[in-house]
Amino acid sequence: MSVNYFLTEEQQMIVELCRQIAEEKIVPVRAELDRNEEFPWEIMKDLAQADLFGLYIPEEYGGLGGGTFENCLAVEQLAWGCIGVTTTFAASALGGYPILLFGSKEQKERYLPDVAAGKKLVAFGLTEAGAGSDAAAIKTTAVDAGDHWVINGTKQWITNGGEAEIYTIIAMTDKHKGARGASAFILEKGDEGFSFGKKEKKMGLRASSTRELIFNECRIPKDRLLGRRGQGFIVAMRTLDLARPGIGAIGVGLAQAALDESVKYAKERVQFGQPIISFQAIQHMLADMATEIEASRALVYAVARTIDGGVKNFSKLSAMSKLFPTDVAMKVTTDAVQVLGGYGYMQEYPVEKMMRDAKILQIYEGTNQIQKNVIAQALNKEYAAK
Ligand code: COS
Repeated sequence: MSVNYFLTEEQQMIVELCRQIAEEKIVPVRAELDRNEEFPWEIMKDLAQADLFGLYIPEEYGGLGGGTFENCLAVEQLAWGCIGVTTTFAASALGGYPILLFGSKEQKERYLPDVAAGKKLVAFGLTEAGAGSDAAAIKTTAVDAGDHWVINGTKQWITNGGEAEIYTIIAMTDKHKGARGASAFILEKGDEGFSFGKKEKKMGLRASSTRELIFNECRIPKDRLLGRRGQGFIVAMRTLDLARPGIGAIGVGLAQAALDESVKYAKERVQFGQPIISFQAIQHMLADMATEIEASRALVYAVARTIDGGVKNFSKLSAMSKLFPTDVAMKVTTDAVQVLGGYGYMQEYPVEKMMRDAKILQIYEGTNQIQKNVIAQALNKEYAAK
């Protein structure tokens, strides 16, 4: 029996729909997508047809008006199928959040309906070669040239790079001001001076596309500034705060898939004359996996609901909801390979891919070490205030 999270009828429908897509559309092709490093356009079309790209977008802009919780429910189920595919979907929300959070009415009206309809994918561009964890160290510049902006620089490891039509990026408008000198912009594929680097080759997450964004004297209209000049670092941080529970949910879905494979195998595999699930060494591994997954799910759901409840400062909770489930996903997928033994290491079984894929969860959208920094910094502030 599972924990009862008292989902509404609508939320239950999201879970069932995404599970069905995972089982019918994702699982049958995931090994091939991984092998060929193929972008999952067909599945993106299925998700668009199911209106899932509009899950987090308000109804007035063509979305379903859901919150962080609905988004987490969806990506958890999709991730049960493949986190490469799910990252493609989730990165579009990551790229869309800055517009949702900081866009003017005109910008929202211009971009969000196409995003909600799944006609256009979005990508978020913060990271650079010299600015990963140290996000304020970005070197890309945006110069006010009177009636337009001129952008120069290179963004690195951008999910959906080259595939997306819309890009929300962070660039320095006032370098000497540090983090307060960054601003956010909306870029469109086809903007003059905007091109893409080659597709990166990755350990896992190979269905997801990762490229550089290259800005060479890139000219964009004045109205592409997102939020106020100097607000870019806050745009990035608030975007990440909102997106991180979704990464935790992806961890939950992936870990659940690895547990399901482990139990199934342990019941079938006979050694020493009995199914290996009868051995305590295996039982205890499975018990730990199941318990840690349930704890992760409970944390993600509770944080997502807290965010949707309207709290203001949720950086700490958001970091926790990314940190714990993604560490669990790494451990559970590694243990799944162990339960399956030699077969687990072979490509005929899905757990080797799951283990390769899991590693990125501890790295992207802020390494898990950065999540601990965010949590510790919040604790420091909270206790100082008491
Ligand atoms: N929400 C709102 N404001 C925030 C914020 C948040 N979550 N986090 C920081 N800020 C504000 C701070 O209050 C500070 O404002 P003031 O200048 O007015 O004091 C400003 O932003 C700078 O904050 P801070 O000094 O803490 O910035 P740091 O350079 O030390 O960096 C970390 C903070 C490490 C948390 C940040 O760089 C980070 O999140 N790095 C990881 C980036 C990441 O996740 N990359 C993944 C790739 S993008 S998918």
